[in-house]
Amino acid sequence: MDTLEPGDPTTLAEDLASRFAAEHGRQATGVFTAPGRVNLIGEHVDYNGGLCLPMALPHATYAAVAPRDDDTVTVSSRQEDDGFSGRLGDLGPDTITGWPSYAAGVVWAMREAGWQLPGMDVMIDSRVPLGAGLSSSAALECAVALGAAALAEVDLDDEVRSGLVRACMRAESEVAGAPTGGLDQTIALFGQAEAALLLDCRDWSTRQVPWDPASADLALLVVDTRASHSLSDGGYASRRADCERAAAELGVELLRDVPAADQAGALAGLADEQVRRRVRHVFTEIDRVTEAVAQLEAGDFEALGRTFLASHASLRDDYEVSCEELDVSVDTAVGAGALGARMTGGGFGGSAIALVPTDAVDAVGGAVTAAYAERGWPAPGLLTATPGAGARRLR
Ligand code: GAF
Repeated sequence: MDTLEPGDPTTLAEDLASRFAAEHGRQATGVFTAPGRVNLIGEHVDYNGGLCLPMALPHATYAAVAPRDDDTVTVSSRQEDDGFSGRLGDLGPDTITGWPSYAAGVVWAMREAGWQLPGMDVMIDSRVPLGAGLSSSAALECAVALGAAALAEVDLDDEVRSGLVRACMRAESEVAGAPTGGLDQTIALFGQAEAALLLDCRDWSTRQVPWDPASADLALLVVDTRASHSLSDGGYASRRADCERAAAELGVELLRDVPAADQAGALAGLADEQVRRRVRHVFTEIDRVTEAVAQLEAGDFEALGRTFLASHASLRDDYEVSCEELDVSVDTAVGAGALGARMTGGGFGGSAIALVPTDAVDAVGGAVTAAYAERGWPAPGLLTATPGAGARRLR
């Protein structure tokens, strides 16, 4: 039922290396990869210092990279007609536009952070569905970051990876104009196969949490609504601004810093009704992540399904980042046998996830596809998500 196969990483890397050699007339130094993700739960809380539980997908982005003799940076992609070429010293928020912001922008941000980088040629291939809310942007940034780090001959320990997370966030925020919160880059650079990553965005500590729904005859179905999804068109930034305003009003740096015992009073004290609902989502969503981890560790997938649904309702009603396609996907999936479902990622389109008995995956996918057809919407993309590996060098 997968509409986009992740492909075999070794084969994809070899193919990209051959194309790089044909295009540039020399061998790539290496091919690097970083995965897309689904966030199981913990949405719109990363920039509030909250908890998230993402999982890396086997669908990944690949970057073939080689240094140049001059100070030029070029990027090209097998998925895009246009590319980018510019001099290292000219890279910056005002000089890179479009998709190359996420690639050349990272080279700029790494240099800003003190990395000594040469001019370079970068060629991209991606199996992460674009614009589907599965973090194709962070996968691109992180694959390029690993390639650039290799050209600087720096080994990748956890501290270096954390620095790369920050550089990728800076590229996304300052060059691409999407002030995102770090969830996507962290799972791309720290994810591991067979596990979800419990990420504490206050101190950026991480813990691997086993994620094996197949052991309970369950699968995670991803429904790509194909509804337009952009994190740089204002909706995302305005939610973030509401949270920052509320934190200032409450006298804390991050909404996570409001102790549980003070949260009811804090909510009651917020003057603006919309801001109050945004903050209620943040408080309750962080609690749901803790609950979800306990449910997972107890193997209680029925309870986890209910937690998914509560998360979706909160994102729909309090945070207002869902859309009709996401709501129909969630409701239809549950009506057709899913234990629970929710939007994943930034919202405003993108994808939903559903926890589905393995033998009902086709029926649930079929029901969602039929619901879309009834409304005259283009068919959704469907894939069953298994945990993939984190970012790494392939050759
Ligand atoms: C997007 C952002 F990139 C993340 O930082 C996060 O805020 C997410 O939306 C919502 O949880 O993926």
